[in-house]
Amino acid sequence: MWRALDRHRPPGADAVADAWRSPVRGPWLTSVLGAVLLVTLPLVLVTGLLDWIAYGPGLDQAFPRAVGWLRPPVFDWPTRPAWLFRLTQGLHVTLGVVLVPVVLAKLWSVLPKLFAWPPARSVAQALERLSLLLLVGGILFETVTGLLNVQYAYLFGFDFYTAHWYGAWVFTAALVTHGTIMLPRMVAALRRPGSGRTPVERSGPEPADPDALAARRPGPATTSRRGVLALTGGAAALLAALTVGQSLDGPLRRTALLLPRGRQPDDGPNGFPVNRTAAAAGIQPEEAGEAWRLTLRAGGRTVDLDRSALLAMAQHTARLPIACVEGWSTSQAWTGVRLRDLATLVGAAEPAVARVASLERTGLFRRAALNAGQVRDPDALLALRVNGVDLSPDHGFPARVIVPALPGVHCTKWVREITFEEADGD
Ligand SMILES: Nc1nc2c(c(=O)[nH]1)N[C@H]1C(S)=C(S)[C@@H](COP(=O)(O)O)O[C@H]1N2
Ligand SMILES: [Mo]
Repeated sequence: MWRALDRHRPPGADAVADAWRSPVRGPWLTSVLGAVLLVTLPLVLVTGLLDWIAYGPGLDQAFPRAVGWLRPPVFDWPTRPAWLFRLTQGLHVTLGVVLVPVVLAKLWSVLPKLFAWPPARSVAQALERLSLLLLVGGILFETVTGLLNVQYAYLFGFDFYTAHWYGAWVFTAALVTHGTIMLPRMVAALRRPGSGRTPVERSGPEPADPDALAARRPGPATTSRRGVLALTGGAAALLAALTVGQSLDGPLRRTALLLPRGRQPDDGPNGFPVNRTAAAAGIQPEEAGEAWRLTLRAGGRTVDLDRSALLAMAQHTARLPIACVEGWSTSQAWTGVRLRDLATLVGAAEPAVARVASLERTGLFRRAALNAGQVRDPDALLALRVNGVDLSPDHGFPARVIVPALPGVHCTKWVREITFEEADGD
């Protein structure tokens, strides 16, 4: 069958193969780009998985919720170090953006293979090429859905989390397969000395290779291999420069030009990014004003407190980050009542779970659950103030949750009610 494929070359197959003439293409360039991706892509995958765990699958609030047999080992997300989630989500999103040019350059370096005839010469090769299809499709799919999510552009008709999650597994399987098959060839190509140091005029083609990466009929070089790497690295550095500002506090935040929500609204004490404003969340000024009461519940008991009663309790200040899984993060000084003090007040000295509800009635953000470590941490707060002033309406006035290393999405704003559950037998 493979021979038959060879004999029945579609018309023009040779012309197409010869149309790729850059002498820069070859095992060396492909291997350098491959090596960079082999080190960095697993980081994106692992941090993505950690973000899912941080969301709290144990409390049934990680998306997608039901993952069947693909459920990885899950642990209770810790509160220390306080910057843990800031680091994992920041690496996931920033690397995902910054690697785009490297992925494109890698695809460019192997582009002629897409048109190679016959498509495969053996069953093993057919399988290898199928895994390649999943690899390329997987990375493009993950990158595009991830970038659209950061921009809140849900142009696709499916659930982002579900698609991004299963896409990641397809991609992981393909990456492991491809990496295992290609590793020896990559190492061999990288060991061959010198290819990267050649100036343009001497950037001749590499010798013909079994993978047919080098052009069959190379044209004259217009750039060196070093030039291609510099262009790719430069593009990646530019994307990094336009992205990292969203994770930095201070004037450099203004450099985060690519990001829609990483920006700083003003220079005041409440001048740090707002994910969703009070108006957008449908919070009525009356319900968040004088009439507001916090309801605490535990084991059938209820305690209602107004804001002055909360302010009369022991106040604690902690400098903690808000880190949104869509990329941005910021560290601020929050002041309020310890969650564990509120639990004690309602008679749940050893809470195992806290369920927090917002004044917001609809949407994903209206409630969140915290694990035992998150409720009991001495820096876990129901914050009333930030940077020495009352919270602004957009940052969750009258009160919001802030807990070390907790994903931003669970730092519920405009809190209305907290229910503490004690572990059975506690
Ligand atoms: N009630 C409510 N709480 C919320 C949100 C929301 O939309 N509604 N957004 C969440 C998300 S996704 C993030 S990242 C943080 C952002 O907090 P900030 O807007 O004060 O910076 O608040 C979280 N708490
Ligand atoms: Mo968020």
